Amino acid sequence: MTPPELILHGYWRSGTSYRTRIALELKRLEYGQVTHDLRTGAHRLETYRSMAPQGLVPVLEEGEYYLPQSPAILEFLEERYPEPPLLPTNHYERATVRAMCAVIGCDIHPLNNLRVMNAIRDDLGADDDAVKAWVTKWMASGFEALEEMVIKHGNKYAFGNSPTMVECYLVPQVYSAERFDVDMTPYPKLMRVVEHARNNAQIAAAHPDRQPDAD
Ligand SMILES: N[C@@H](CCC(=O)N[C@@H](CS)C(=O)NCC(=O)O)C(=O)O
Repeated sequence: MTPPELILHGYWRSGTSYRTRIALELKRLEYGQVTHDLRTGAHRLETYRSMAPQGLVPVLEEGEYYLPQSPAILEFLEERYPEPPLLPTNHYERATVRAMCAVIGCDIHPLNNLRVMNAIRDDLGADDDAVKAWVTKWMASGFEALEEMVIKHGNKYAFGNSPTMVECYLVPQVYSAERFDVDMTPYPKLMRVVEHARNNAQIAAAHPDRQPDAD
């Protein structure tokens, strides 16, 4: 039986939507996209919240099934569409890839997303410089750890010689760092694998500028 069509509810510039697109592209899956403009608050509308109670993008729709949270979406795609794999077969290696993903998914991105930046601006009175310092602090601390992990486990890609889930997290996080003018020169090995990943045709196809809803 043909599986139902996959639809990604996201936003071109959202890092977590970009993350999910990379996985979909690397797995050569066909998918449609529905955009929810974060700038106009479309993700906070009741209609969107019925799919994603937190009002955050992305959501993956498959038939009657709606799945929020990009880490869960990536794991779902890996189980449902195992080829090509984005996790190694060895248990230790799988766990290491997940640990590298978590540096970004748990310890960088959640501190820097739109609602957190709005809260430190609106609730704590931070100005633009303070917001930039906040963003830079958490990105730098995560990238420092990742640089070491890439030195230990990386080769052409962040882990080994083929793309894994780490690319799904890392490429969008570096895109975001560059938008915030974060200095990436202290992470040469990390940037080398990112440059290599950016030249991968599937990863390139997931770039925000290449999406139908891009400005
Ligand atoms: N842990 C969630 C985080 C999702 C998330 O923070 N999405 C951002 C865009 S990258 C968002 O919807 N932000 C809207 C807001 O903060 O108001 C995931 O990985 O899916």
